[in-house]
Formats: sequence, structure tokens, C-alpha cells
Amino acid sequence: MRPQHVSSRPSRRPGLAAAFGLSCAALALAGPVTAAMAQMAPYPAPMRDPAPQPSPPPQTGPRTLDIILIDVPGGEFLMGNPLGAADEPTYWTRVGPFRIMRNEVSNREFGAFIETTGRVTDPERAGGGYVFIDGNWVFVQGASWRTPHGPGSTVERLADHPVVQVSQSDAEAYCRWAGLRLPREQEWEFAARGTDGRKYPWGNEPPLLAGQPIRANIGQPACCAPSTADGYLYTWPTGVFSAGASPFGALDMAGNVWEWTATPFEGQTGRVVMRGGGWASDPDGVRVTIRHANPTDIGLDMVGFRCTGDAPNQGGRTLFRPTAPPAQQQRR
Ligand SMILES: [Ca+2]
Repeated sequence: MRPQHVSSRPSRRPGLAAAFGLSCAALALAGPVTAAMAQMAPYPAPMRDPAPQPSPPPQTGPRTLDIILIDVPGGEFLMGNPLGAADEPTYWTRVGPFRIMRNEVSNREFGAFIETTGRVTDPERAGGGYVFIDGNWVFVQGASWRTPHGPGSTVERLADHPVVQVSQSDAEAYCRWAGLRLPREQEWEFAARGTDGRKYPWGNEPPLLAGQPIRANIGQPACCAPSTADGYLYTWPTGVFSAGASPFGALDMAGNVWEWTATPFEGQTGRVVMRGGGWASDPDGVRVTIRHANPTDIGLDMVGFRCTGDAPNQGGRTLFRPTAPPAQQQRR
């Protein structure tokens, strides 16, 4: 089994060492969840989103998809977090206008891609994928996007949940099929936080706060184990919980699933950057500047993706018909 994560990195916050030092970003987590963690005080009871956006209506078949793209104007902003981990340095950068999916790619959408193209995903070729079990990443034979946590698990009732157990290569193939591409890391961060240096997509308040709507699907207060405090142990339906929206309206950019980007991770050959944290990340692990490196050819049950496009200012809902002639595939 190949290691699928970077090793622990030093924390600048001793009090959060367990949560942060292990990149608690939660992908990299190493140690098991301890009894002390299990005994930590639970989150306060937040309100459920008072006005959730409805899930997309069921499709009549897998060959027609509505892909909601958000126009992002581009601009100059300060990347990173001076109080964050060592690999979150701050630097000014500029991104041009681009478009990004409002939601993480769902099982329904990915299923349409598979049905149309016949692609065999990397985890299927490998015979399995990585499953987060009791605080450790374990390679599980038979884990795939259809059986994300291994044999016996299913996505049968998770059509609107984000697809997981897809490699970065699988994600890139999906985006190409949709006439799009994976976001560059800078684009991802800009879409998630805008220009004001906020900590989370919605601002600086934590994801779960008493009296506030639930903003993200995350894990326990201390790294790293799933939690149902937000109503979901693993993934939740993407695009529903609007209180977690970014300044541009992108949803679920914190928590739910980590998201592949197109950007190689500096100093780590063969690995690319993932962003956003996932369902077992602690609150610090879903900050918009958290970074993680993973090989491009493995799948994990806490990692999904969303796609980006170059064409600006043609936003709104895009009707995508993958079976149409190539020249008409994308109607904008
Ligand atoms: Ca959760």
C-alpha cells in the first residue's frame, strides 16, 4: 500500500496540535481517534438551514445534466494564512475571470459520465480505494465510487451526494467530458473566499455555532473523526446548505469532501493539491487555506471534486447534453 498522505506537520497552535499538526485537515490524519477526543464536549446545537435550496429535480435519464456554473470575475487577492500551517504562506496573486461549479459533482452526475463513456475509474482498476476507518486511511478491496466505504456500502440513496472514490485523473476526465477542467489552486481559493482574507467561505465564524444555521458538514471538534452534529455522519447532499456559501455563491467549499485541483503540490512529485476539508475534518481543517497533497491515481471516501471553466460572463444554469454532437455539447 502506498502512503496516500503527507506526514504530520508542525502546528503553530499548541492547543490544536491534535487537530492541526496532523494536517488535520484531516486527510493526512494519522493517529486513531483517542478516548480523550471522544469525550470532548459536543458542539452546541446549531439551527438547521432555515431555507435550504432544493436539490436538483430528478433527471429523466442519465444523459441530461444541469450543471450550475458560477461566474467569478477574477481579481487580485492575498493567498494563504499567516497564522496557518507552514504550507499556507501568504502571497499576492491574480486570477483571471473563470467559472466554477456551484456544487460538488454528485453521484448522479458522475454516473451519467460513466454510463456514457464506459470509463473504468482508477480505484476500480486498482481493485479498491482508501477508506477512513477509526482515524486511519485503510486500503479496502472493492471500495469504489459505487461502494464508497467498501463492499456492502452503496450510493443508491446518495444520488445528490458528492461522488467520492475517484482519482484526480478520473475527475479530470469528467471535467473534460463536461467541457470543463479542474480548478487551479488559486482559482479554488479565490472562489472560496474572495478578496477579504476570510477564514471560511461564509466569513470567520466557525462552521457550527449555536443559534446559527449549519454551514458545513464536518467532523468532531478535535481531529479527526466524523460527527453527526450537522446531521450527517459522512457526506451530505451537495448544493443544499446555503448558509455555507462563498462570496460568489459556491456551496460546500468547506467540508463535506476534499476537492481535487489541477495544481501540483510543490516538492512532492506526483501529488497534487486538494482543498476544502471533508466530513471528518475538525473546524480548523475546513478553513479555505488548508492544503493537502495526494497522489493523482488513488480514490478516497472523503475526496471528490468540482470543475471549472474558462468562459466568463455566461453564467447561470448550463444545460449539458453529452450525447449531442460535439459542436453542440455545451449550450451556454
Ligand atoms: Ca458531519
